Amino acid sequence: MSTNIDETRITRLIVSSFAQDFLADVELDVAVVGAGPAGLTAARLLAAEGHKVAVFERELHVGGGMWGGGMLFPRIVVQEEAKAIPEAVGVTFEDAGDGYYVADSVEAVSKCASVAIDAGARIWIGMAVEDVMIDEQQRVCGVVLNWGAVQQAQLHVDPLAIRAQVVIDATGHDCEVLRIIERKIVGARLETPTGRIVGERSMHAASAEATIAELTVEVYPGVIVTGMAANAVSGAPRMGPIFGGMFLSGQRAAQVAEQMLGQ
Ligand code: 48H
Repeated sequence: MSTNIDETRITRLIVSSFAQDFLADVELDVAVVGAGPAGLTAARLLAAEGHKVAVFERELHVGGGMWGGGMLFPRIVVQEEAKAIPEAVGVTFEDAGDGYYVADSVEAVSKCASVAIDAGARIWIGMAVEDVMIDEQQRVCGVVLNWGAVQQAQLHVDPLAIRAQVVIDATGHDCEVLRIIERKIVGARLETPTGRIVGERSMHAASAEATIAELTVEVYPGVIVTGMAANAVSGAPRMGPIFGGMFLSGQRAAQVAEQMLGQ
C-alpha cells in the first residue's frame, strides 16, 4: 500500500503529537536547562533510572559548545578519568597517549543525545528558560519557558510554566538560571564562596577540571548547577576544549538529583 499524502493530515499529526508529548512534560521529576554535554549526560543517567526528565534547549541544535569542538576544529579531548562516560554511549576515541583521548565532536554530541533519548529523556529544542517558578518558601519548583525565537526577536509574548521537583542549570558559561534567581528572588543566597555568582575565571585547565565535579551541588533550593555553569557560579577557571569535566559534572548532577528526589 502506498501512502496517500495529504498536507493537512501532516499538519494534524505534527501538532497533535507535539501537544501530547508536551502536555506529558508539564509535570517533571527533573527539568534540565541546556543540552550541552553536562545537561545531556545528567538527563541520560536520570532517565535511565526511570525518572521523568526533559531537557529544554534554546537553540535549534543540541550539543552546546561541544558541537563546534575547539575553535571549530570538530574534535574534543577527554582525559582518562572521564572517558568511560562518553564511551558508555558509544563515542569512539583515539588514544593519543599520556591519558589523552580524542573524539569527533559531532559523533560525541549525536551519541550523547541519541542515547539520552533512548533512555527516555525528551529533548525540546528552540525553547528557552526565561524565568523560574517558586513556591511559598522561595524554593524553585519549575521553569518558565518561551520560544528561543521569541527571545531573540524580543517579542512581547507571555511564557508557559513547567513544574519540576528538581531543576538543573546546565546553561554553560552564562549560568543563566542562577542569574535569573540572583536577579529576581529577593535575598537569594547561593551555595558559593560569596553567596552570589562569583563569575568564571581565566583559563587554567588542570584546576578547572579538578574542581568541576565537587562544585556540582544544589546551589539554590531546588536547583543543581552542572558543567561550565558550576565553575562560573563559584569563581573557578575555564578549561578550553577538554570535556572530561563536563561529563563528570553531568554524572555528579544526576547523583545529586537522585538524592533530592529520594528525600
Ligand atoms: C535554554 C539555554 C539557556 C536558556 C543557555 O555551553 P554548553 O555546552 O554547557 P556545558 O556546561 O554542558 O559544556 C560547556 C562546554 O561546552 C564549554 O563551553 C567548555 C568546556 N568551555 C571551556 C572554555 O574554556 O570555553 O551548553 C549549554 C546549553 C547551550 O546549548 C545553550 O544554548 C543552552 O545551554 N542554554 N537553553 N534556556 N536560558 N541558556
